[in-house]
Amino acid sequence: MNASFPQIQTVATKPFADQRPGTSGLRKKTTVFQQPHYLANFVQSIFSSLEGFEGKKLVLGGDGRFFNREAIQIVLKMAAANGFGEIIVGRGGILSTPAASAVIRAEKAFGGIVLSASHNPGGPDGDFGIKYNISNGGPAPEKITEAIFAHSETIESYKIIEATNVDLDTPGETQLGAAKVRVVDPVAIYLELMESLFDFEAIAAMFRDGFTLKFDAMSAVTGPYAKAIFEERLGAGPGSVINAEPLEDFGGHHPDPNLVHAKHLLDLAMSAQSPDLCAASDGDGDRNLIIGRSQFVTPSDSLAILAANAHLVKGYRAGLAGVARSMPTSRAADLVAKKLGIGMYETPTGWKFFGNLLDAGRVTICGEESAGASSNHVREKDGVWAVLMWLNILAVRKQSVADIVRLHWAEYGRNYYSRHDYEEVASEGANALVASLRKKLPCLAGTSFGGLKIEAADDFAYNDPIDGSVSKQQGIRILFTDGSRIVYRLSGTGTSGATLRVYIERYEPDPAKHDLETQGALADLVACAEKLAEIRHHTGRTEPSVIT
Ligand code: G16
Repeated sequence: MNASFPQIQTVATKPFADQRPGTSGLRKKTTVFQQPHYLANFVQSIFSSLEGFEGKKLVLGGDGRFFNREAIQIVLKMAAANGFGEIIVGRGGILSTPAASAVIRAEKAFGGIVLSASHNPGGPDGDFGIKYNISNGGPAPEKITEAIFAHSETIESYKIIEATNVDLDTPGETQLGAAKVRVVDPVAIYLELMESLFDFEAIAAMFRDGFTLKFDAMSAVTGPYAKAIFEERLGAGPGSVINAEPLEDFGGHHPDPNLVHAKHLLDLAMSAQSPDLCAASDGDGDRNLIIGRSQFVTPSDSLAILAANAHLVKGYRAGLAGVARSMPTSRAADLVAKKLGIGMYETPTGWKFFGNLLDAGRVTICGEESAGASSNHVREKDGVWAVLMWLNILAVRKQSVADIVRLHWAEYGRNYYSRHDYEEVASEGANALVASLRKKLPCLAGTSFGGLKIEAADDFAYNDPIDGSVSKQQGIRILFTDGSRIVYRLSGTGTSGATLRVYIERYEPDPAKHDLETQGALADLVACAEKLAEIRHHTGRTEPSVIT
């Protein structure tokens, strides 16, 4: 076939089982995605769910993991065959999730496709994923993901252009059928946006004065962004960004910036050689980890501290319209919102639930316990943005991370918080655990476990205040009379078996009790969580696989 006259092919196919998007798109083992037609079926299901995109722009990029390049070519050819007018793709097929969101917004694109399984491991034996983002730059809402799933269940054919592969490594324009393909610098638009929000000069001055940073890009997508921003633009010393080259298998590591998979950063921060700030991001660049010298900052605390200090940062000087957090995230941010007299919203897990609130101007900053924070500058969580927020606040306050955290607790009280994950448990056991808890819910209020008295218990349902949609069964909440909380939910991002997450929170107003070791401070609630849900009985596990 002559590449300059590509033909649109209609390829016959059959539905695959279970292409239902999870918390953040469709995530499966890479080998599942490599099956003939698997990716194409899902991509066609996306396009078949959308209306009015003919001739419009689509943004496309991924986190560079194994199979990214092949997948990009398939999506390009299908987007052209389905009628998009222009496809904007990051050079090398690379775009971090927040950068994709920024490009969708800056280019006023119809939407975007991000290829990533986020913090899940990559490589031939790892995971792959794909998600669709709408024109506001954010993850598609449930109405669209459900429509995509419905199409995937009945699909009979998909459209693709038969053409040679597009050169992804040279910025510029090429023609693919009737569509234009524009290969762009994946960093430029994002960097410009960051510069509009933060006082780069104040941060650069802090680095000139000797401030030290260690940012671990975890051999994932943020490497090029972090190098360009932290080292080249802000003058953090060479070597401040480590594991900066995106690798197809993330160097064999698990690109999840938590205390387990980035333990070396915690060890560094606790050592005499600690830089002033240690930070990391995940596979696709939307998560963040913040650790000051001898001071880990939980994502829930980080959200609260960013909200309390946002007015010190150029882009947020006018103050915040409101704050939103996912339900399992600790209630530390609620205390800040209350003091500021601004709105506070509690949403189900998943960034897509923040989109309407941000679009309606109800909130400026959002965050999740799962290491996500961001603002209305994009419609995704944003790892590098969170680090820049901290850097800007540190540059203005001229105090250490530990001082800022401690002063925050002294002012608002401390929300001791931990998440216990039971990974890859049998789905039947996990579902039985949840079903049995649901049955118990109506009789829990008023009962006591040890010294803990339950005030209320429910299965969280969210009524979206903007579009009126209702999302039920979003996690089981056990609320205690002293303000403590246990939350149970099943992960929506795993690719094998089920992952049970148990979120444990205890509020401590007394500054004299702010130095307890976290697991010790939560021990009675942890014991109660086991008793209530009979985790051992249902999962066969005597302890969590990951504690963060
Ligand atoms: C995704 C979503 C997040 C959500 C997280 C929860 O994160 O984007 O909004 O908090 O999943 O994961 P789980 O359902 O496993 O608890 P990411 O970084 O994987 O895209």
